[in-house]
Amino acid sequence: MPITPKPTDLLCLIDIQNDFLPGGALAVPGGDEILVSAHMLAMQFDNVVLTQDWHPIDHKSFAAEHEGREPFEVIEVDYGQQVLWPVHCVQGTPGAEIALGPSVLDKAQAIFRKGFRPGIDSYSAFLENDGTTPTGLAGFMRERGLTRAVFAGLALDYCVGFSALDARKLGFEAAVDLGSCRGIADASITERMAEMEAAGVELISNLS
Ligand code: VGL
Ligand code: ZN
Repeated sequence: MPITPKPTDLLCLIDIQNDFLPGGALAVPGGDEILVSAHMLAMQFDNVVLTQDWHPIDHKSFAAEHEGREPFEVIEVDYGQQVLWPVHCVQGTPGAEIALGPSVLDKAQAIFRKGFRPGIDSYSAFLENDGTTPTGLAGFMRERGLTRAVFAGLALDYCVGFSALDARKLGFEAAVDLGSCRGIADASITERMAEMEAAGVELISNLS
């Protein structure tokens, strides 16, 4: 079902950064296909924020930090399972730059950076992967009287999906514009879509 943007909506454009686009360090297949619709979405909403994956060079989510491990292997850490990623979105590098034009960057009311604590990964725009460390986005929404978060961006099965799930956990309405998202892997996309559906996330296919 299409939805109509409301003044109490917040559009959250998730991790639209060079490293997640084709040619990037952690390229999401078809990631570049969402750029036009992300720009169109940003023009339709009164309130827009961006997130930016923002890792130190020695971040513990990088396979390179774990002797003998390869990217995409899964290990156990104190907060649960952790996928080991290629080195990506390192603070201050071109790969970490937001791949959106000035029309969106100028409109954005805030940029929430995440994943900057060396020992903990952060997929969700609200909470890091320990499930308790906040980014400040929930407070931003509450203080501003924003009741629904609408998500688009990369990657559907990780940062977009976990953001939408946390939005529901924190008491917000949540919607994902699927046409403006791409995911990393089929299995995790299927898993996250089922979780989102069960959590009452509105899955929209043609908002823009
Ligand atoms: C992401 C894996 C690692 C994402 C970020 O933005 O979905 N995925 N870091
Ligand atoms: Zn990351």
